[in-house]
Amino acid sequence: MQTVKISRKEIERGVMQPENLDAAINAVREDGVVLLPGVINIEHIERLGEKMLEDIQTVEKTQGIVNNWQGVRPPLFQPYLFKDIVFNEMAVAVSHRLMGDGIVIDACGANTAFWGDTQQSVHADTHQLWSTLDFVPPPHNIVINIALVDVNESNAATKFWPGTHTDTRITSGNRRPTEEMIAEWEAKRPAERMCTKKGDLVVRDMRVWHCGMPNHTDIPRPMLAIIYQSGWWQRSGFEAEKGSEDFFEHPILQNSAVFVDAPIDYLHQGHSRPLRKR
Ligand SMILES: O=C(O)CCC(=O)C(=O)O
Ligand SMILES: [Fe+2]
Repeated sequence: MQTVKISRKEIERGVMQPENLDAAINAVREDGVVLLPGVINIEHIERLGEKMLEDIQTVEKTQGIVNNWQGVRPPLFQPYLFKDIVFNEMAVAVSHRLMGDGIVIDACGANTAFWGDTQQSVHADTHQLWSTLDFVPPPHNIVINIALVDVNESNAATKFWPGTHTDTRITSGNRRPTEEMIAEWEAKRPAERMCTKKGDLVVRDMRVWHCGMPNHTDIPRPMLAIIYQSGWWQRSGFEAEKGSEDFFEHPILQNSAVFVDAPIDYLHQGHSRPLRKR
């Protein structure tokens, strides 16, 4: 995974040096993925991580696990809302450069790898929009993945195939590549794993093929999946608690949050789509 190191000064100012921004953009264009290490305050990750591990236990006890990959929703209310997580300025800058003006934060969910030895089927989270172009169009959906625990191959580091965001065979009707397609990519660009430390952030073009992996430890692995997308793309929306409206205001990103009465009913599995009709 290409890594772009950001200095303490850039993190404090919330502004990337032009050469680092270029390097991150080039990595996403080439591989569909870039790792920005240590750009989030670890105390924030630990506070949210502790809460989410508690919540995951509650959901597991009261509702059971329905799907090993779909996360237990994060608590979108204070004191768990952190700007350097939801609107990390490095992730915003990269997404803005790649997708242009009018981008929207359209999901603020999570993937939890609970435990066990199943592997998720290989898929892309979104399809190609223009499969007949002879160049690779920019992404229309980007996911910001932030794991709340250190992640390695034993606790479900996501597997991904770099470069597959350029493959035009993924259509809206079928986001799962065949075994032959996977073998073809494996021969030219073998899969890698998203191994990260607390405080790291991964920007991923959602056309990249990937899959959830087994978690061989007995500690679940919560990983935030925050989606930034083009303003013209269809919106799903996400629930946040009334009172947090100001937090979700951002000069570059619009939001599709649906603010619901406190206390928010969020202890559910599933991505962050609204539970009720708007
Ligand atoms: O949990 C993971 O590592 C990946 C899950 C995933 O890709 C998904 O549910 O779409
Ligand atoms: Fe996925």
